[in-house]
Amino acid sequence: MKSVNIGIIGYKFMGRAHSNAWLKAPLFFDTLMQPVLKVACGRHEKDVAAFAEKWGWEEIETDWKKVIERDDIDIIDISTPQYLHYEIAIAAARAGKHIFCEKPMAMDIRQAQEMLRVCEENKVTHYLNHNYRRVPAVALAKKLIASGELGSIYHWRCAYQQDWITDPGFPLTWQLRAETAKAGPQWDLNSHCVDLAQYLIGEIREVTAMTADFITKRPLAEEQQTGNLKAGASGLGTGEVTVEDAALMMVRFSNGAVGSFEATRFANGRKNRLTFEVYGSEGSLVFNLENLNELKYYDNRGKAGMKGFATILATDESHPYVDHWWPAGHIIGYEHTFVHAAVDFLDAIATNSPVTPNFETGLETIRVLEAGLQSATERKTIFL
Ligand code: SOE
Repeated sequence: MKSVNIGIIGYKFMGRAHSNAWLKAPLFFDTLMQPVLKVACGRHEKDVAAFAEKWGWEEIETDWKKVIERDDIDIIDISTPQYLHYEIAIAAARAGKHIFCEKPMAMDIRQAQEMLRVCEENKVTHYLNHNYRRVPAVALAKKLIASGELGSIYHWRCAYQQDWITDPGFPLTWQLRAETAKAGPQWDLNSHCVDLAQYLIGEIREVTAMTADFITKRPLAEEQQTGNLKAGASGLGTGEVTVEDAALMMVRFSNGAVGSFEATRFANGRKNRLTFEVYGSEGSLVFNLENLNELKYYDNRGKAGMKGFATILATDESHPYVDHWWPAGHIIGYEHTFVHAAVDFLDAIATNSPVTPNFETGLETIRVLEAGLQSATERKTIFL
């Protein structure tokens, strides 16, 4: 089997999730290529060395440009915050490297367009890691909708709720500053939701949005935060929060369906709760990431008096990806979605075919997110 050498840039939350995926992909699936964890890159040498040692990366580097210059690297894994995606992706594509990129794709439409253009020009495979598409229950939802099981779709209803910044003492990390994050939950969380909505329901054509700011000043953060949504204050004073704390959107899809999105980091008690509901003429679906092995299904054609939401446990071999893991009923988790993405990406490179989501679908997601921000600022509906 042909080997492909990976250079990963970034080594915190996503660096760990991706490393695990590269390791597990060929063990549980018959990938068409063997990933080699070649070089890990990060600014802080001691930390990146500890990360590389733990996860089995062969070498380390502190300058990402040097990783891209290497002839022996085939794949650049971009696991950095979004403000670095553009520069790294453009350089990687120009050097002919395939790209596995974390979400949100970019800081604006122009960057996203350019990233897509340069990848296409250089004929490299590009993948954007909206990993929730590869939860088996979500992939099943896609199959059911696409095969017409739900009939015509009327409603999409989605909420992504977290609570990790409700404490006013939580510091001003990069996620809370516009120059590094672009926006708040509209970018970080609604990017997942819009990706899912356009994957499951179709193109969004009209957006009306509203944002809220609850805590506008926070203690400055330590320079080197720990990742995993935890951080310490530096003790050096406070600074302005320059992204929104919550974002709500109403949308219209090109197929006539209408939808809503609610994204917040201020829902106390909700740690990482992504729910969506789909209502169609023949049936309905409900998904909750906190119970990611389950999909609720209502069949409107069922027997009168016997109809109700049934819980499909998406854990048997008929369900997408599941036959590579455990026997039916043996549930899987968050990290498995990254493994599925790594498998599909490696196979796409081997067969020279595209994989989704990618920079093309990512650009469409960014357009909707930007429209949401514009709508909230200008207090008007934006037509795409
Ligand atoms: C932080 O809000 C975050 O880690 C997101 O950036 C991820 O994409 C999501 O999967 C979990 O929450």
